[in-house]
Amino acid sequence: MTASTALAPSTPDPKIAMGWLHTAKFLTTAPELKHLPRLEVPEIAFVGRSNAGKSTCINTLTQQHRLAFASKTPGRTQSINLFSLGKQGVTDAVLTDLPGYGYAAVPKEAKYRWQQVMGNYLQTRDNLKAVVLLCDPRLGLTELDEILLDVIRPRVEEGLKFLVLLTKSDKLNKTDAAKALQIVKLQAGGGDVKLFSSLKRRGVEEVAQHLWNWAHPVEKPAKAPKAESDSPPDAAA
Ligand SMILES: Nc1nc2c(ncn2[C@@H]2O[C@H](COP(=O)(O)OP(=O)(O)O)[C@@H](O)[C@H]2O)c(=O)[nH]1
Ligand SMILES: [Mg+2]
Repeated sequence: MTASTALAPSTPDPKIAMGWLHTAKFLTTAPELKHLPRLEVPEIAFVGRSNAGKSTCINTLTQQHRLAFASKTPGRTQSINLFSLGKQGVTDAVLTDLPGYGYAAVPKEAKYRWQQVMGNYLQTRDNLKAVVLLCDPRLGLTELDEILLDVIRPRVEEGLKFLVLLTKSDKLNKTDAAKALQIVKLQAGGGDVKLFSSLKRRGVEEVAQHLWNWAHPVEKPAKAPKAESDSPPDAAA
C-alpha cells in the first residue's frame, strides 16, 4: 500500500486543524451501514481492535472528553457512531467510530456480525475518504488488522487515504517504540504509520493536520485543453 507521510504544502497551522476538530458534534448512531444517512461530505473512519484506544483518540483529537465513549470494558461499542465537523454549523466532514474487534469474550455470532458490518461499511461507503487504523504497538498488527487491510486494499489503490496510529506509545520506551514503528511499517506494506499517545498528546497536532487535509483537498487547477495536433490550422481562429 502506498501513502505519503509528508504533509501537503497547503497544510494549515495546527491551531486551525485543532479548532476545526473541536467543532465535532454527535450526529447519529446505527447498528449497521443501511441505517446510516447518505452523506456527501468526506468521511474519516477510525478502526481497530477493541481497546486499541479509538474512542480516546477521537476525544483527544476533538478536545472533548465525552464525545466518543471511552471504556475500561472492552467490546462495548457495537454500533457505528458518526460525528459531524464544521465551522459555523456547516458540516464539511464526518468522523466515524466503528465497532472494535478481536475481543475474546465476544460470542461467535457477534464476531460474524462485526465482520459483515465492517466489511460492508469499508467496501461500500461512498463518501469514505480515509481510514485511520489504531493499533497497540505492544501487539503490532494482528490477524484481524491484516484482514481489515486486505478489505480496504482495493480502495486504497483507488485513492482512499490510510494511516496507522500506534496508540498508547507512552507505554513504550524510546527504543521499543522505534522498533514497533519499524515492524508495523513493514507489516503495513509501506503505508503511513505514526506513533501516537492520547495520554502524552504525542502526534495529536500532526494527525489533526492530516485529517484536515483529507477533508479539504486542494483542487488541482484544470489543465488547459491541449491543442489538437490534427486540427486544421484555422480551427483555432
Ligand atoms: N496509556 C494510555 N492509555 C490509553 C491511551 N489511549 C487510550 N488508553 C486507554 O486504553 C483503554 C481503551 O481505550 P478506548 O478509547 O476505550 O479504546 P477503544 O475500545 O478502541 O475505543 C482505556 O482504558 C483508555 O484509557 C493512551 O494514549 N495512553
Ligand atoms: Mg471505543
